[in-house]
Amino acid sequence: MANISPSRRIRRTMFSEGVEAAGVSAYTVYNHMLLPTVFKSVQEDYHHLKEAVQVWDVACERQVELRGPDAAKLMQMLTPRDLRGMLPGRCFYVPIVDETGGMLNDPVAVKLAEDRWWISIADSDLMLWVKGIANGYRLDVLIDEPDVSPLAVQGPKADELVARVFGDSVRDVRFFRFGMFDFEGRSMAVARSGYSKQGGFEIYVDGTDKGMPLWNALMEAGRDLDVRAGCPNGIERVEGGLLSYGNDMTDDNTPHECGLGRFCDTQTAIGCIGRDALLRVAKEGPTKQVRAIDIQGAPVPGCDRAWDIEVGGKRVGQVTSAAYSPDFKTNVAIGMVRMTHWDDGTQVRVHTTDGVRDAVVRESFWA
Ligand code: THG
Repeated sequence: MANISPSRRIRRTMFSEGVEAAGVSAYTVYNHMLLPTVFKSVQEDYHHLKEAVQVWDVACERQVELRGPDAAKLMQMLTPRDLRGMLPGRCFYVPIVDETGGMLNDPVAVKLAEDRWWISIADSDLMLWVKGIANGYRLDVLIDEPDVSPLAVQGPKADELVARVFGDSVRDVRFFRFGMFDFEGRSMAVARSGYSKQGGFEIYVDGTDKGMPLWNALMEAGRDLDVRAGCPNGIERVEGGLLSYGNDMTDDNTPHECGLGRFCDTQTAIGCIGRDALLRVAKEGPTKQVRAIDIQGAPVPGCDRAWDIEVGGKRVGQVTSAAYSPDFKTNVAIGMVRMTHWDDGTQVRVHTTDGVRDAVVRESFWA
């Protein structure tokens, strides 16, 4: 593939200097911002992530901040997940839907206070929708994208590393909660979360000036832990069944099709803009849904377009992410499969860019 020409539209991050010094070898663009995808190789990065600890520049997980008396009301308008029981200090994975129940984003909502929220967005221009809703409904809330950039620390040694920099009490932060911790006199939200199944934290770095100092402090403190710069890993996240907005789902899909029904409380999410549409589809249930797909044979090529899933000449779905897994010794994939073929063990054929492969639909993911 040819290179992408850098320009101001493809925003650098407050950690780009560190990423470059660490020898990044490939990027993607996410929320109009650089997101590293490879350092040594996807496979080497994968093994290291599962064995040690990595520091990830995930600044591209931009924050849409809601601030003001109507912040909580607006947040509930955006999602079918019931937010009434959500206390400050909690993070919720929330489907965001439009008036048809179509997925607009699948962010992590961070509740800082009743009147202050961050929506840590996946790759779509969600702020435009949020501003449109707030203005259309004349809500008393300010919306912007603050200078806050997540830095993830992921891997089995993440607890040890983050404790060395923020103190031992960070170990007590529970999954999808955050606490405020000091770094060089700056208070930062540190959450136990991240886009891997290896465990770890995300530090929401508020203000550009502390970005590289924190990056360097983590690299320094983790020398004997073999800390390295890393990034969301295309193999590990498919093994773990972590969905990627724009790849595994789009605004054509409902949360139920995406397997995100467990994050919907459509009956009680009063005020959610997509509620009526979702109540209608939830009654019947989806006719296609996200599944794990085990693609047989040699390592598949990169999945940069949807691959048809076919049985007896009929299209029954599509694969949207795929990678060879060294640990599972097969090609792991994520796809959307029609009801007639979504049962565990169903044999299908996948039309990869390289040719047709036998594959098996799986009910659950590998990790
Ligand atoms: N962290 C933060 N912001 C993000 C992401 C993140 N924004 C973009 C993108 N990732 C949003 N998508 C996801 C997808 C999955 C998860 C988080 C964000 C995730 N899911 C867990 C799972 O499915 O096992 C846990 C969900 C739960 O139980 O609540 O972590 O990674 N800040």
